[in-house]
Amino acid sequence: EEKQQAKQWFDNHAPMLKGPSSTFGKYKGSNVIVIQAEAFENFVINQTINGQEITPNLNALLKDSMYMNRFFHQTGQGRTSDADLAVQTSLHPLPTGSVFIRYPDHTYDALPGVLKENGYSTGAFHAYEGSFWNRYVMYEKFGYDYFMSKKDYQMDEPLGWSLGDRSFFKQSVERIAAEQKQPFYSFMIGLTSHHPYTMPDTYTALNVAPFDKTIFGEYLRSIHYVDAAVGSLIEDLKKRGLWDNTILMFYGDHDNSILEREPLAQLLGHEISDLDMLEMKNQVPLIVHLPDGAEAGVYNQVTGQMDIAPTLLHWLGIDPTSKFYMGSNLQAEGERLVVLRTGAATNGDLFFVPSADGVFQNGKCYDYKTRELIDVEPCKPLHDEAKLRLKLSDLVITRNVIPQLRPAS
Ligand code: GP9
Repeated sequence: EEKQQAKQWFDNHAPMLKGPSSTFGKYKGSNVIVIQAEAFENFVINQTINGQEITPNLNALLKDSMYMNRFFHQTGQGRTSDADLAVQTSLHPLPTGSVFIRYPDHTYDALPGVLKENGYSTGAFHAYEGSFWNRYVMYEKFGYDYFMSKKDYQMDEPLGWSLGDRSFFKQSVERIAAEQKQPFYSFMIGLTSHHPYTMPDTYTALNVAPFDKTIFGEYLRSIHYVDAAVGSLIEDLKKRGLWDNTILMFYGDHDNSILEREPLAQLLGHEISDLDMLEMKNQVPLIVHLPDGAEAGVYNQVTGQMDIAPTLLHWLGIDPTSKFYMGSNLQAEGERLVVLRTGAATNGDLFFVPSADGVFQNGKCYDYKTRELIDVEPCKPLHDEAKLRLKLSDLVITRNVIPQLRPAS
């Protein structure tokens, strides 16, 4: 019965996987590079410190890119692997543990596999141990042709946990150019901006006074370094003639685990309310550069990591409506709902935040236009739909439902 409920839900949801018909297939055959940046929160974009931009390269990229500035990460305990799951499969991570470790043998409509079926060569890139988060196993299941992990990189820029992102991008693009036939789908996971963010002075010159030698200051410096690395990557793609036929996506995987409000208040110049803090910890940037720089602008609709897969397929002219995706096209018409793993949910007008005890009446409901806390009752539909989606997503993953529901071809 639950499986039928799931089938019904996906059938009803299918129209939300579509974007404007004018853009269906507009970028058919384009290469795709998706960059997942470690702990990259949204507040750093277009932000300055001591008169210096924290992310000058990304800010410049925004001029001919789509910038989703109310974009939420949808991760749980599986952190980086959860962001990867949400993006590649458009399903929710589980309430406990990582799907990568718990259910790597189950079936998913994963982006690399779908693109491979449609003539793409596919590669995953991450300069860390290939076994971490069980990536070796999961990436084979997802349909990557190959996975370039730590052992495949020259450690010529040792930094933080492993190789610095600048060299990581450089070596990854070298491999793509040498081996990946076009069109390609390349998924790159950066690592330099990983906790505890310590950055040697030789790698970045951002003046972060008065936050020097604090974790917040080091975080800003590591973000500044990652921004420069992305700038070099873009230059490299341009030099190699790949920029004009590649869709580039950049997003943050999850929050930075820094929970103090004071440094943020000091940097941003205003008090940090509970709702502000909720946003800081749950919003990451999504920047999309389309090959012709079209659709550029700042998008205020609420969106999330699970929206990436259906959107990409739509642009590439691959019908996403038969896929078991819970996200929505970034530009879908119709009412959107972004559901977080905590059970929090927003449709752009209201923002529901559950209480620790899970009792609806003890949760918080914000009017997301006025940012005022209001009576909880208007948030009941958001709470109910969030609960349903999380239950169905868990069912699809843990009971391997996709092959059972897919009509035989
Ligand atoms: C290491 C990296 C760790 O491969 O994915 O990131 P985390 O999950 O700890 O954020």
